[in-house]
Amino acid sequence: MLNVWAWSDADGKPHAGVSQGPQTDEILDLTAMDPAISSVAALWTMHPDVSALTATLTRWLRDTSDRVTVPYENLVVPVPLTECWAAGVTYQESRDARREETQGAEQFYEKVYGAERPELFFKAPGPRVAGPDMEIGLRPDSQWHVPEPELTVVIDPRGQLWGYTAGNDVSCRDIEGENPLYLPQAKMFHRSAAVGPSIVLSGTIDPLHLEIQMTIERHGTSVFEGHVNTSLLRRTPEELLKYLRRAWPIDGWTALMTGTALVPPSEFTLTDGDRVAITIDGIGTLRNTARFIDPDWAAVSSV
Ligand code: DO4
Ligand code: MG
Repeated sequence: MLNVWAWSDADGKPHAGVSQGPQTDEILDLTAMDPAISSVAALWTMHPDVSALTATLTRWLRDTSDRVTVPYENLVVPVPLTECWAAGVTYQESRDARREETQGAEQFYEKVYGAERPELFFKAPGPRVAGPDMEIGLRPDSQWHVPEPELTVVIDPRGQLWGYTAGNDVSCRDIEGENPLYLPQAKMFHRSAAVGPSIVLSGTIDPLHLEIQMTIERHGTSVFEGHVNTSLLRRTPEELLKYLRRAWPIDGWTALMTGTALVPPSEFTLTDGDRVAITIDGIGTLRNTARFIDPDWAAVSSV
């Protein structure tokens, strides 16, 4: 398993690193080793083929014992995303939850779960996606927010499946439940997506046998804990990417969330200050705090 990371040091200087596993205290600082590797994107430009890059990084890790500890709060979104997309109703659990919340549109969820064509939707332009330790948004006009922990495919600027990270597809169940045509409002709002903390390079992990865990804490107390395995995913990452690329040329780093199977009980809603932690085997833990969106925040901040 090879994990790539991006962070800012105490002076705000960007760094890229690599490790064998999700521990933040065993990272080889590639920028310190070679200043030309100023970011993960720069690393990709120098080594665009993922198999050749895997061989090179494995050799570098073998040949030097230099390792650094990166504070979690210094981590950033590993690659500069142009866009974030998501897939829906790819697990039975998700289909059942939508059937329950919707008023009169049950057959749409039933049909899309079994259909050849997956449900894909635009989630966010890259600069609105939160990284590790950043705030995720809550809509002021929704009373029913949930985090959705999702294995997330990272696609390189050539459209190739480059790796996997963890994602949070924050969603408003009351808005999507009222009418499926409201889905864009239930899914797209400031910081409704988060990704990180590392990217595991494709070919160094089996994406279809990964445990996904989620915990939610409120005032220091756990209010939700659950786990699921990606072996229950009804689609493959390649299949989802194939549909996305059919009529959408990829021209920058792109994230594609693969859908959720962890649905908190119906009476649960996220609220301001809740801390969400999503852990995926091999990738690490994506931690974010929920915050109601106000116009000032959305207007001034970008990732
Ligand atoms: O159609 C609703 C979206 C479902 C979704 O986001 C998921 O299954 O993860
Ligand atoms: Mg989702």
